[in-house]
Amino acid sequence: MLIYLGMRGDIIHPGIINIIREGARRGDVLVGLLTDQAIAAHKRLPYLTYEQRKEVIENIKGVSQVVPQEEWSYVPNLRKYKPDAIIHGDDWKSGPLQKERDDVYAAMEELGGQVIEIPYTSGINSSALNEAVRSIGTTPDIRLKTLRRLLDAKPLARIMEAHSGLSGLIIEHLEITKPDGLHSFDGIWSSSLTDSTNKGKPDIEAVDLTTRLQDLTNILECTTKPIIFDGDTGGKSEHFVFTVRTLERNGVSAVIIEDKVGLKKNSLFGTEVDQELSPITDFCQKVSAGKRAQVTNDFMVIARLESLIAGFPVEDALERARAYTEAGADGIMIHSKEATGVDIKTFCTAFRAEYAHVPIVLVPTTYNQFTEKELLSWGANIVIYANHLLRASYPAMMNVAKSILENERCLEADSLCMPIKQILELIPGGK
Ligand code: SPV
Ligand code: MG
Repeated sequence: MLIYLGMRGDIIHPGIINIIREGARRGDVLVGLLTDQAIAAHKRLPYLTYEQRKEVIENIKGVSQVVPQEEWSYVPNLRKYKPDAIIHGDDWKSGPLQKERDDVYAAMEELGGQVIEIPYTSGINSSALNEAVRSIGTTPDIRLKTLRRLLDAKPLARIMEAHSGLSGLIIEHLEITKPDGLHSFDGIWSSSLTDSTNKGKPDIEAVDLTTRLQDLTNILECTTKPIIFDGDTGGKSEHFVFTVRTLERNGVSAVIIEDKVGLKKNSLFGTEVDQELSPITDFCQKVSAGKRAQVTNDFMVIARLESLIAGFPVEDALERARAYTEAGADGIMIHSKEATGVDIKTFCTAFRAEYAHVPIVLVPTTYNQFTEKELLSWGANIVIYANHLLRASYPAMMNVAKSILENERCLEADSLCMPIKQILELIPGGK
């Protein structure tokens, strides 16, 4: 008798061992191990890679074979392997897995098999276990690899700007439940605009790498998610190679450099300011130098196209995108301040037709009416919300400061602030 058991296999606890034992008593246990792709569509990427999880599960007593389960739903594998039974903990009778359960019952009836439900092992708090896995933290090596893992596992990675440990914590921990599963941010954008603004400086590469890394260290210390670093123009090639090494050593997954020369100004000024583009060959040389400098295979150098920002047509951006890709760029970021999104959509469609797999990064600050699903349908793989947490904090601080000035006391400001008790308890370990 063949018994199917679908699982994630990231945390092994006595409840799982019990189900395997119950399965093995009845027959051969075929484990359908959920792939990163299957999990990432609904939950956070597991701590261990598929291969690591497979190695663990294969070595558990009672497991006969491990096969990939490539969908969140058990049904495609039930159809494929036609087991005599599927075994599952009875905790899926209520909660988010109810629909999966209904589908499994229907499929097994059709296949003439059985559904075996094993009483949930009490005393095991899986959310506490999940929390514990998070508190393990990460290493630079693991964090660095996570962006490529995410790009393999998810059609669109959702990246949010952080400029401090505190904003990093929001990105690390915020989760909301929607009908299609848990939603959270996949990674962190280290923005030159918000890093500079937060220091009271303009976004003109005046904040040097060493200073930006000091702030990034605060984010690294309290988060585990992958980081994409805004490398501005990358400076001179001879300097950029050191930037790549430094970022890589710190566990940053990718650097994005833009093809501008001269005094860099923020792209969202568009043609209000001088935005001079780099000669194509010079920028290709910088991208290649960066790629040669990296030590791991995992670090990514992403080329950012400023053609549309500087007032050039989509065709110019495409010509550059081709050249930068051939020079070794691991992805392309196309930027625009045009609110219609037409230029971006045109670029994405044309580039995707030529390069099926080169990741496209979008920063929809001005064309913000488009949802992630729409950006994905244009061909985007990474969406960056580049400045929102800093922009949100400034008006909040301003209102409180004004209230205190107006009232000459802080009573009225209190309702605009988080309660003292909450801030004391926000970061565990303070007591
Ligand atoms: C940044 O966040 O610093 C960026 C994106 O480079 S933008 O500000 O839109 O140019
Ligand atoms: Mg920037």
